[in-house]
Amino acid sequence: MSDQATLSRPVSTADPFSHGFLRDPYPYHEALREAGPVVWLERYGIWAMARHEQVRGALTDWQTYCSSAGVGLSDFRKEPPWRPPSIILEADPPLHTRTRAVLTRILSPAAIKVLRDTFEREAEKLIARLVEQREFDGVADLAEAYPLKVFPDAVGISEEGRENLLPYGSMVFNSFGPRNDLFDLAMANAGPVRDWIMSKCSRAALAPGGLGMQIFEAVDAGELSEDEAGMLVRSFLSAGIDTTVYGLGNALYCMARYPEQWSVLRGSPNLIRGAFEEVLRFEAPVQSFFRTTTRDVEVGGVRLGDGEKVLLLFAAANRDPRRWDRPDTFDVTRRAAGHMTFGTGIHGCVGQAVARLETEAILTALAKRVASFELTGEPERRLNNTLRGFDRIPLRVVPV
Ligand code: OVV
Repeated sequence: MSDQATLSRPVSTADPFSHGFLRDPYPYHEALREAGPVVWLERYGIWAMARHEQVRGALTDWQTYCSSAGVGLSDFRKEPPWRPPSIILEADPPLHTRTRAVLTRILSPAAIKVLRDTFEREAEKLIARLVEQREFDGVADLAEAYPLKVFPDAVGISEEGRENLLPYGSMVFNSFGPRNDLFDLAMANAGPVRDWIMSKCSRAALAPGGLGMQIFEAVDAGELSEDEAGMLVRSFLSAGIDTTVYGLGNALYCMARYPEQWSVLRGSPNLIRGAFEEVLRFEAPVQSFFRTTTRDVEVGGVRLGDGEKVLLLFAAANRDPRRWDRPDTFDVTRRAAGHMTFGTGIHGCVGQAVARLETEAILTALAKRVASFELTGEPERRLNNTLRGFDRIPLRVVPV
C-alpha cells in the first residue's frame, strides 16, 4: 500500500451499531457516502461502503469480497463463530453453488405458485379479523403473527415451540454486529432457543411435502449430505421470519406515515408490487451485511488490503442521490427495483419470492378493507445490529 493512499483514505469515527446510529441512520449514511467511495471506520478497524455503485460492485465480485469469513463483523478466520457457519450465507463457491442450487429450486416460481392460495387465504382471514377489531398493534398482531403462521406451516414444522423463532432470529441478526449490548441481550437465553431450532431441522421433525422435507429429498437425489440438509433447514428458520416481520412492519409504518401514498395504492392495486420494492428501498429491513477481501484491491483510488472486513450499507445505497431522484421521498409509483435490500449477485436473497408473496398478500387484503391508517401512539423502534424496524406500531384502521 502506498503512503499516498494511506494518507488519503477517508476516515470516520461513526459506530454503525450504536443506538444513535441505529435509531436514525440516515444522517450518518449521508456523511459516509459523501466521505468517499469507501471509508475507514476507526472504531472497528474495518471499511464501509455507502454508495450504490460500490455496494453493488462488491456484491457482484464474490472472488474479491468473500462470504466464507462470515458476513458479520467477526472474522471466522480469527475468532470462532457463535454457531456452525451457514453453508449457504457464509460460504463461497463451490460449496455455495451446490447448496444454492437446491434452495433456488425449492423456492422457484413454480414452487411459490403452490403456496399462493394458502398465503392469500391466511392474509384475508387475519386482515378481516383485525379490521373488525379496528385497533391493534401492527407488529405483534400483524407483522409478526402472519409470517409466524404461514412460513413455518410452509416449511412443515410443528406448532409447538414457535415462540422460539423470533428470539432465534434476534440472535442471528444481532450476531452480525459487534458484541455490544444488543448482542448480549439477544444471547441471554441462547442455549434453549438454539436447541429447539436444531431439533426442528431433522428429517423426523418435518412434515411431508413441506419446504423442509424437500431439502431432505435432495439428499436422496445425492445433492446433499443428511447433515447439510439439516443446516439448510436451519437457514430457512434463520432467514425466513425476522426479515419479513421487519419488512411488513416497515410497510405498515410507511402507509400510516404517508397516508396519501396509501390512497394512491388503494386506487391502483397494480402498484402493490412496486410499493413493496419502495418500502424495501426506503426503510430497508436488512440494513447491511459484511464481506471480507481476498486480495489487495483498489476502490475509487483507495487501497484495501487482503483479509479486511468491509461493511456494505445497503440502506445507504438505497438513498444514494447518485442513483435515485428524491431518494428521501417515499413514492410508491417510483421504479424502486435496483435497491440493495435483497443484495445482488450470487448471494442475492434466494427467498425473495416468499417475502414478496407475503407482503403482497397482506397489502392486497388491506387495500380491499382499509381506507386509511391512524397511529394511536408513537411507534416504538426495536433496535437490532442488522435489522431496522419496530417493536410496536399502535394502529387504528378506518374501514372502507
Ligand atoms: C440471509 C440469511 C440471514 C440469516 C441467516 C442465514 C441467511 C442462514 O443461512 O443461516
